[in-house]
Amino acid sequence: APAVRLADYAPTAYAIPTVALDVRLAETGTLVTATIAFTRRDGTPAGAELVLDGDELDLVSAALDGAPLAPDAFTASADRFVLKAPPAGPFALTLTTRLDPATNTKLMGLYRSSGTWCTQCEAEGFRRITYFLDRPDVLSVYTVRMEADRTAAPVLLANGNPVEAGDAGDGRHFAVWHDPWPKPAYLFALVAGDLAVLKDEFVTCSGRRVELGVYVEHGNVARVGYAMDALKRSMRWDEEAFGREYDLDVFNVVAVGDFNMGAMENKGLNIFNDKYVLADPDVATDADYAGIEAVIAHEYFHNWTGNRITCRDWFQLCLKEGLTVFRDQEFSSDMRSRPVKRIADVRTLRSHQFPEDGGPLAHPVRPETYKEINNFYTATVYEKGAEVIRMLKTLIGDEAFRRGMDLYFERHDGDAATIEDFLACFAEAADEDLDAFARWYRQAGTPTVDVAEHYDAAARTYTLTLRQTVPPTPGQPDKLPHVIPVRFGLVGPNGGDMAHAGVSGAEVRGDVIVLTQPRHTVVFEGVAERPVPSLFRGFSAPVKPNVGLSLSDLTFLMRHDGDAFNRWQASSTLAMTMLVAGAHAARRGGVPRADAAYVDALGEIVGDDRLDPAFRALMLAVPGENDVARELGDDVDPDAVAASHRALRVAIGTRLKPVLSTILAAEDPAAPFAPDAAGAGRRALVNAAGDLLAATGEAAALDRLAARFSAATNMTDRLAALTSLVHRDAPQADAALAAFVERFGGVPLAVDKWLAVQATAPLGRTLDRVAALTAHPAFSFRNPNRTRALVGSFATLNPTQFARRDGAGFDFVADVVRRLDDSNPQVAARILVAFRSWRSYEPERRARAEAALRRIAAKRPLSRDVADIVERTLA
Ligand code: BAL
Ligand code: ZN
Repeated sequence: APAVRLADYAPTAYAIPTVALDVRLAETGTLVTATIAFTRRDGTPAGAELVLDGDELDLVSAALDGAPLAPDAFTASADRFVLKAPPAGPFALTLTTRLDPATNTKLMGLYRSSGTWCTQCEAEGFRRITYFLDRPDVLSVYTVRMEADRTAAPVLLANGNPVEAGDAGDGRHFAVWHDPWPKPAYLFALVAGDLAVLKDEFVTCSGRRVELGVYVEHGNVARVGYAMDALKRSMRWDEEAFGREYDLDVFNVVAVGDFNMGAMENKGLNIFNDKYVLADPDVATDADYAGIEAVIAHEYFHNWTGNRITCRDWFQLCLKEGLTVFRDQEFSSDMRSRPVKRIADVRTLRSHQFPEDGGPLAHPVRPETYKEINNFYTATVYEKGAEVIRMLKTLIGDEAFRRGMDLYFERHDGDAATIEDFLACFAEAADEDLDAFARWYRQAGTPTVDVAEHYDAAARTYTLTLRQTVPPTPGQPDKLPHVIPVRFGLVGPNGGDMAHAGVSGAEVRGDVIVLTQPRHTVVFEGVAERPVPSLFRGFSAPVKPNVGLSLSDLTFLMRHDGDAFNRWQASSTLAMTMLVAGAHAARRGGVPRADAAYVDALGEIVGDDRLDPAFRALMLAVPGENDVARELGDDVDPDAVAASHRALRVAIGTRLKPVLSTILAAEDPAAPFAPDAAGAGRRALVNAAGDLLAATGEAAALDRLAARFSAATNMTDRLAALTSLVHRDAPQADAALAAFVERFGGVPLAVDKWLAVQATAPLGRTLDRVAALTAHPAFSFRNPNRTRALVGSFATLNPTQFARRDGAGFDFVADVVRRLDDSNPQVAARILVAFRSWRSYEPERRARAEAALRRIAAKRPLSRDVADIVERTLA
C-alpha cells in the first residue's frame, strides 16, 4: 500500500453538511441507507468527480437527488464509490449498503458483541458502514433513524439527543437521534441491544440538566456505580479546571465485551471496552478502579478536545490524544495523589514509550507518513504527546497555559485543527516564540542529557554542564536540539534546597533551567557549599538524564530530596545500577550483589509511617526486567536479566524482613474496602511487602501468602497473593489457581486475570500452559481482551519465556499473529509489536526472533496492519 503523507494534505473537493442514516438492523443482512448532502467546495471545478471511501462494502442501490443513478453515472466496488459527473450545485446521494455485522470479526464498523449491535468508527470504520468522505476534516450534522426487533434490541442509541421513538410494526420499533454538533464520521456511533442501564443526572455549571446513562449487559448493572461516579466527577472537573461545559441533553456510556481499544469518545455516546466500566471489589483490582476513573474521564474530556475541536487529518492525532491524556492525568492527580500518579505515569512512559522511541517503530509525536493509521495509536502519540503538553505548561507557566487553552477553545471551536493552530494559541497567550519547542512534535527519539558538575569552593560557584543528544531514528538521521525544561533544586547538606545569588549560561525561570542549545554551562553564584543536584524534578522532560551521581549522593537524594518524584527516581537509579551490574555478572556466571546502603535507605523509607503508603509501595518496586534490558541496550540475555532482578529482590526481601513483616502484621483485615487512593495505597504496600518476602522462597512467607489468598475480601489482595504464589512456583500455586477459576470462571474480566497470571509466570513450563489455555472454554481468539490477557501479556510481560533461547516463545506468538491476521488484524498488529526490541537480544535469540518475523512477513494474504509493523520491525 502506498504511504499517506502529511505534506500531501489537501481539503476534499466536496463538503458534507448533513447526513441522514436509516439503519435497519436484522440478524442477517442489515441495511443502511445513507442520504448524504454534498456541496462543492470553493475551487472545485463544476462536475469534478466525487470519490467516496468504502471498505468491504456491498452496494444495494444508489440514487441522486431521489432518482436512481444510471449504471454509467457511477462506479462502485467494495472499497470505492465514484460519482463521475456530479451536479454543479448542492446535491444528495442516497446509498443503500448491506452489512453482516455478525461476521464482522475485525470489530471495525458495525458489528455484534454478545448479541448487541455496536460500532467502532475511529479511525476508518465508518467506510465499512456506508461510502463516505471518511476523514476527520469532513464535518456533518447527523440524523439517525434506527429500527430493530423490539425483543432483540429494546435499547436503541445513537449520537446526540433522542428525537422520536415508536413502533415500526412486525415486532419492530424505531428511534431517531439527532446530533446538532457537526462531527467527523469517526465520531459516529450507534448501539442496539437488550441492555440494562444505570441512570443518573448531572446539572452543569449553567444549570442545564443532562441525563446520564451507563448501559451494560443484564446482570452487570450492580458493577457500574463507580464508572457513573467517575463520570460525574469528570464533568464537574472539566468545568472547574478547564471551563468546559457539556453540550447535549444526554450523555450515554455503553460497555461491550468485544472491543479493540479501551474505549471510544463518540459524540454523546461513548462506547467502552467493559474492562473500563465494570467494577466491584470482588472482581476489580485497585488498578482496575484507577483505570476506569482515568478512561471514563479521558473519553468524556474528548468532548471538547477531540469532538468540538477535532483533527484536520490523522497526522494530527496527538492534537486530541496527547492533550486528552494530559487532561486525564491531571484529573487523576487531583482525585488521587499527584506524586504517586506522576511516578506511575513515568513508569508507564518508560516501559511503553521509551522502547518504542528507541526501536524500529520510532516515530514523531506527529508522524509525517503512515501506511496504516491504526498502528499510530501509540504510546508516542498518547503518552509522549501528553509529556509535550506538560512541558509547554512548565515553560510558559500555569496562567499563560490556561489563557492559551481558553484561546484554543474560543478560536477553534467547530474546527478540524492542526498542531500549528494549537501552538499558535499558546505562542500568542504567552507572547513567546514556540518554533523551536515545536520540534518535540517533529523529531522522534528520546533525548539524552549528560550532566557534569563542578563546585569551586574558593569562588563559591557551582557549575552544571548539560549536553543534549537527540538520537537518530528511522528516517531521521540528524536532529536539532530540543527546548528542554529542567526543573531543579540544589540540595544542601541539611536536605533543604540551597539558595544561590544568580545564574548564567542558560535562561532560568524560577526553578526551571531552559535548555535550548546542544550544550549549556550553567553557573550558579554564591553557593555556600557543594550541593547535590536534583534535576528533572517531577520528570520535567521526557529525556534520559545521565547525571552520574555517586551512590552516596543518590542515597542522600533518596532520603532527603524535597521532590517526591526525585526521591523515587534516585532509588530507581540506584536499583538500576545494581540490576545492570548484576545482569553483566550473571552473564559471566557470577553473582549479582546489592548495595547494603541502598537497601538500608529503602528500609527506612518503607518503614516510615509518616509517608504515603502508595509512595512507599512504589519505592519497593524496583525497575522491571524489560527496563533493565532496555538499559543494557544490546546483547541482552533475558535469563541473566531475570537472575539479576531476582537476586536484588531476594536481597531486599532478606535484609528488610523485619520492616516488611511489620507492614504485613499491621494490616487490618477487617478494614472495609473503599476503592480510593488511600485504601489502594495501603493494599499496594502490604502486597508489595508480601511479594518481597515470598521472593526469598521461605516456606513461612509462602504459607502466609496462601492464607492471604484464601482470606482475601477483594480482588486486589486476592490477585496479588495469587500472582506471588504462581510466579514463585509455590507448592500452593495450582490449588490457588483452581480455586480462583472455580469461583470466577463465569466472570470474563476475572478470567482475564487468571489467564494473565499464568501467562506471565517466569517458568519453563509456561509456554506449554499458555498453548493449552488457548483451548480452554473460557478463552477465545475472537475476543480481544481474552487474547491480550493470554497472548499479549505472555509476549510483553514475560521476557524470559517469550524470548526462550530455543525460539519456541517467538514461534508461538508468530503463529498467533498469523492466525489473528485473518480475523482481527488490528489486534494481530498490536501483539506483533512485542517483537520490536528483537535486535537487542544476544545473537542466538536475535536469529530466532528474526526467523519468526520473517515467517509472519511471508504470510499471504497479509493485512495492511500486520504488513506495516512487520516491515518496519525488520527494516
Ligand atoms: N480515540 C480512541 C480512543 C481514545 O483515545 O480515547
Ligand atoms: Zn483518546
